[in-house]
Amino acid sequence: MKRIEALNAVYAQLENRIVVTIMGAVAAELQSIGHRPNFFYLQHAMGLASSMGLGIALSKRDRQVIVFDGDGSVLMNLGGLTTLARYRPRNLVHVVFDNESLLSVGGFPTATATGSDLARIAAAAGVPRTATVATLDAFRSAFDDALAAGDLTTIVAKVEAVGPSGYVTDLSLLENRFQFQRYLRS
Ligand SMILES: Cc1ncc(C[n+]2csc(CCOP(=O)(O)OP(=O)(O)O)c2C)c(N)n1
Repeated sequence: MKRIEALNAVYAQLENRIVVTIMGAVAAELQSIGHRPNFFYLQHAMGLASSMGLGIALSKRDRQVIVFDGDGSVLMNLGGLTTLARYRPRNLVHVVFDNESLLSVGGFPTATATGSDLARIAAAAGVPRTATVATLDAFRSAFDDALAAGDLTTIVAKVEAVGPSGYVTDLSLLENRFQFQRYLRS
């Protein structure tokens, strides 16, 4: 499965939900499908997309928050999983696109390439619902199940280590920040 295919498969379900992505390939790919004011692309801060999603989910209990993360980013801040589990926001779905590499900076292999299992790490941290999926159909149904379950879920989606042709988009960081802030307040 390619990450862009997975993003396309759930794109329609992002419309009325709050979306936070980590930087790099996933942000550029989601923007290439179509930016929306409810999407925030957290630049540079590897491992902190789920923490930002957690803060939003706790302060907006009536909204569902989707976080799109990367394996390298999650590995850089594994404590983020324990904090997610501790506060257990039932309105947060955490998707980790696991391409077993730091694709956005050249494709160096991460620890998931040598056997580390992020879904099991999330479960051991206390995340109540976890799944690993490797096909588009399995991803679609894990995503649907997570939205319907109404509980904190981490979905590790194994994807090919391929990304967009470029990472620079025409949406500036500050524009994204203020637009997203206005969206959250409206
Ligand atoms: C704290 C920190 N260290 C290093 C970087 C440089 N960096 C940007 S993207 C990236 C790789 C991200 O890997 P992953 O989360 O697996 O996503 P992928 O690029 O594979 O889609 C790195 C190391 C950064 N942005 N922040």
